[in-house]
Amino acid sequence: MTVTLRWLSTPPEIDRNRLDEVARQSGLVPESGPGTDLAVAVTWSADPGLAYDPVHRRSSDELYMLHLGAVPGDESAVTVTGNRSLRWALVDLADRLRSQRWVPGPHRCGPAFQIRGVIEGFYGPPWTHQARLDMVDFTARNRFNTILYSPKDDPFLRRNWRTPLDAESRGRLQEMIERCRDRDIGLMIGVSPGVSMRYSSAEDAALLTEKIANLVELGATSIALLLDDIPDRLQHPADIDAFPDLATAHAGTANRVRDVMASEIPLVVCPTIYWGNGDEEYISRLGDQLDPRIDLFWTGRAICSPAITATEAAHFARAARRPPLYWDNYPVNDVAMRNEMHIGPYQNRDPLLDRFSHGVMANAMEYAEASKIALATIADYLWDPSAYDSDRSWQAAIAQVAGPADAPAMALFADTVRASCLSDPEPLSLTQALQHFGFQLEHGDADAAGPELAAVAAEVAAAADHLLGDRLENRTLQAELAPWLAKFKLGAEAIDRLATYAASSPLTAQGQEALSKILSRLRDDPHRVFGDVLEMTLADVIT
Ligand code: LTM
Repeated sequence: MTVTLRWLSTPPEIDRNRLDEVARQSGLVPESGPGTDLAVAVTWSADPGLAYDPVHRRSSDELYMLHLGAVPGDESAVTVTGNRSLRWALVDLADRLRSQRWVPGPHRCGPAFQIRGVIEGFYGPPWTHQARLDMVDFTARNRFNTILYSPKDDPFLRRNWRTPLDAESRGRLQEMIERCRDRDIGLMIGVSPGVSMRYSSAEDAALLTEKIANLVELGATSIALLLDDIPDRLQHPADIDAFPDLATAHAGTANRVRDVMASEIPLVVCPTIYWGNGDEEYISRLGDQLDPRIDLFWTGRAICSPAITATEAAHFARAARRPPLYWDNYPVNDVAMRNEMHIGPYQNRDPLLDRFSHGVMANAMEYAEASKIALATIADYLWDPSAYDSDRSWQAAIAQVAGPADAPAMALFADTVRASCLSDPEPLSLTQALQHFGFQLEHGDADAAGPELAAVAAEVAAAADHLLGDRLENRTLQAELAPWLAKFKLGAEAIDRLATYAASSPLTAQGQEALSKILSRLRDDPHRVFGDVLEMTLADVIT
């Protein structure tokens, strides 16, 4: 969609070139050309009433007013209170145009969740520098407001946390910080000293505060002290002598960091017990002793939580003395989840969670481009959880990331790679097709069963060929999905074989052999595609 944008008036507070630039970054193109006409008057307001969110009882620089004209070409007015509210207002206009949800009249707008973030915090090869910069653009385009930089395999942040960053790492971070600043995104940087830190050592304490001071000086807008995935008991003899327990050592370390850091830089701690009921002894003791200005990360009832409820958040808040800041382990697919591809929509998060938590930050996959599909749905939920429609958001996310021309094939593929902590693995459309095949053979029109299933196989094969072909718009996405796409293509072959051989009863020796062969090829490939339904159906037919 092209938008021909006309500024009817612009405020003196915003440089006109900058306004054009933000419009471009937001998906609006302020240049003449064919397309939808949009006429906008922008006003900058100092009214504290506009910057106050009465539902969440907080002031925010993310709120704005839209007065939409009868049609996009008529005069519309945008009233903003700052740079971020301006950016979100322009993204909002672009989205309303794209999704044809143009409702004339006044709209008071702003996000439900205060912190809306993306985490690079997985085990495995960290993102490339370019992927990181692209991710900053993506987060701004989708109204996230924070990125946490904390790949587990960045040596300077975890294994060798005592060593200062080398020139190359500093240079890359610097560039990312500048990109975040330009896109009005906060950059949180995580330090994970817990693998080796002696909490009672003055030397280690000084090294940690120095490391953090350097990151703040570089431009980090907030800091995370990450104490996850370390032993849940004190290890060093000096620490065992100095502290009654791990929580006391952690609270002391975090409070000291809080005290020396500039007060405008927020600090978040990821506790060692970061999932569960929320009232674990470690959490209560940590919450009792931790400076109230420090936020706590929490992943929910499990490391990768199938659901998150407001009741659980309230339970955590009572014990920890502060609402949780969710570190949501979706769409991450590291460690035991390596063979899953998490491009399904965000699901099973309470629509009232914004009232009981400080925010949600989503831990992404090592596949940055593919992560964007799930992340775009997460962004929709975080902006307005009560209106969130996972299916609608998912279709829009697929179109955004894959491009509209490739979206139908990508949607068919995405249906077959649902397996994750959030979703049942079975593909909806193929499961229905296989059930119908079985029904036709047993109780319906047996002659039609084979041709009908062959048509499904042809549809899957066409989607696979399209997605594996060289005309795909998003080639980075294609490269990341390649092993799963190869299995998708193999599946098309398997469905076709089923259609050919399983329709004849009893199964011929040739059919038995063909189906056995394709089943073992499917089983040999560990990538999770088609849930269990395809292999189970093949196994059923063969035995
Ligand atoms: O979840 C947390 C707080 N820490 C780690 C993550 O770094 C990792 O990516 C996820 C998923 O495996 N699990 C963790 O425990």
